[in-house]
Amino acid sequence: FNPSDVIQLGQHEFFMPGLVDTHIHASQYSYAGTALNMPLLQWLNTYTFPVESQFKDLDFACKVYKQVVKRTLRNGTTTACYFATIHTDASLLLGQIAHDFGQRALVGKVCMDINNSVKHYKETCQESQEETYRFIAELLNKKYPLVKPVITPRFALSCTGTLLGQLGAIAKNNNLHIQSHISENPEEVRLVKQLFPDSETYTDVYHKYNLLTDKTVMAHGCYLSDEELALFKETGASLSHCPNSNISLCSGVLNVRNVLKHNVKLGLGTDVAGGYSASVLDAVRRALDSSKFLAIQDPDLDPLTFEETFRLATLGGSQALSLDDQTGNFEVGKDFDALRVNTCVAGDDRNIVEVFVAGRRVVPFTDS
Ligand code: XAN
Repeated sequence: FNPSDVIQLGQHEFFMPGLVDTHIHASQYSYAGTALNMPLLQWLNTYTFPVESQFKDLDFACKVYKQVVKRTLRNGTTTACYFATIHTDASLLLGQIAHDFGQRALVGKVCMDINNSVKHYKETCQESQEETYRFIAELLNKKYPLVKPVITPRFALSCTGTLLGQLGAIAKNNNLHIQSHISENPEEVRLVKQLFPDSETYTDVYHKYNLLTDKTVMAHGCYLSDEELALFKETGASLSHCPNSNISLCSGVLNVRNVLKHNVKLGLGTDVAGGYSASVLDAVRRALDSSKFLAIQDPDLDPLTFEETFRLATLGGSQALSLDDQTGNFEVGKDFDALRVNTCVAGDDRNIVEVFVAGRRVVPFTDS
């Protein structure tokens, strides 16, 4: 090195691996921190679907997507796994914005051919399949080095079996990532059993349609049985633990110890806007709180340690997204995704002085 190129860390400063958000709805950022007064299914019908339907408007989408990418980067999210909406062009725009700001991202155009409450916010099965093909082709064609498409059936209640099967086939034939939701809320689990009577469990529904692979991440999983967790392990599918959302929507509490005991890959998700914070540091805190809450109820349960939770927020997340060959820690050969932290101030994003993704400084933002 030329000595003038060497920058010394200041006192009270250190580098840590970048944070990985394994589950965030970019399209819900506009109402984060509001509208948490009802359980999941009513919340989707009342707030979420009406807002998401507005992303047909590309100006609105551009404004919200720029805000969420900038906010998450400032909070140290070097890798984000995003849900967009059903709109292909707006979803492509999210990919472009993540690329422009230098964030590593998986971007999913949401697929849903059932919506009995907000009827204009859904696709036909054929539209969903065709638009998914278009989304993948156009995003891959951009050749963004850090942004990839992810197949995104919203969840079993929003998709017919036919659509789930088509999406499983597209993912398999193109070796793509997959994301969805599973076993978040008791009412949801009950309705899935009703809608898919041929499947023994919620996990079996996704498995039947080839949606559980070693590139799959499923959000929540609060009510998965040991047998279902064993199927996650067998297929290599992972879970995204979203403690803020689990509490905010009164959905449930994930027993992380049990997930880890089953050797299922696990990362943390902010799940904006079911979760009210776009910060993975907040997810770390809520994960610790949730685990201590379970330990209060069952003294035989060991609460998570800080070290374990830090790992979930970094390496665990990269493993959950099958990106651990590129990011997650400072192992030689991986990209330099890092936060320069100064411990002198705050206890929030103000501690994050600089953010690097793949060796490029992306925070503070430059004007260009
Ligand atoms: N299931 C969901 N859960 C959640 O927390 N947010 C969502 O947008 C959603 N859709 C289905």
